[in-house]
Amino acid sequence: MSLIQVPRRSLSRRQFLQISGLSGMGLLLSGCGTSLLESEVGTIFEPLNESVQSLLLNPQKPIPEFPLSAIEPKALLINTFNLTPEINWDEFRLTIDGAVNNPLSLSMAEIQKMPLTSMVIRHVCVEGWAAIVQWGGVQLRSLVALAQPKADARYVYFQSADGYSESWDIASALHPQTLMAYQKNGERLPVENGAPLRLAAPIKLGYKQSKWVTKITLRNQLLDTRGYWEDQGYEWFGGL
Ligand SMILES: Nc1nc2c(c(=O)[nH]1)N[C@H]1C(S)=C(S)[C@@H](COP(=O)(O)O)O[C@H]1N2
Ligand SMILES: [Mo]
Repeated sequence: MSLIQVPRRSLSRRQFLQISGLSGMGLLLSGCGTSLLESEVGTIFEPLNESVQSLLLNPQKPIPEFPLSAIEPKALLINTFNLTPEINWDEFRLTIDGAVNNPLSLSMAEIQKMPLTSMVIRHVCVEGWAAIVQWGGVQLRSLVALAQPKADARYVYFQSADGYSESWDIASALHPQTLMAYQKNGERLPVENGAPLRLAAPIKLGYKQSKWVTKITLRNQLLDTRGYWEDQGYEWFGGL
């Protein structure tokens, strides 16, 4: 437990604008901060409210978090429906492709060089249990920004090494507390919980939070396949 002193850090607005290639627009927005211009910009952005660019520029409101003292170290039950894949951290690569201008393949070393975000949130499984957990990892929005999403990207698909799959709406994927986590309760993410990389977010039910994610694909529409449980009748949005 003593290892959990992870500072909460995330990309500054400026860093985001730099990596997402939107710095020109950032200068425009921050350089002329009169209320008149802001309201004009607001109007221009209004019809595109769900667009990737708008979501990257205007992070959604964070969900309140719990103090470290609220963590329930034994409450997170392992819920795995297939064989647990053993992935070598040094050989692992995360692919980001689809509706992006800059497809990526990143090693864990590269991912861990990006700013670390830590959060203490409640994980809720539809099977009737919940657990307060600390997750540490990289914001999915910073990975998506690096891949330079195309303007028409609206959904994000996650492929896992155990054959599990998921799809999310772009707004939820770009929420500031949607992480690709590689730490749990202050320790390196255990293999049963999805190492090296899993989804973690306070805005979606447990089954949306894919473990052992190897590939993230942006799409402009949903496919017939929406996810492991969704294809068996579970609700797709899975919001909390
Ligand atoms: N790849 C993969 N991800 C998965 C699952 C799975 O079986 N495979 N189970 C889901 C369900 S239903 C839940 S509640 C959480 C459980 O996470 P945990 O095993 O780390 O507690 O993982 C989700 N992500
Ligand atoms: Mo679950």
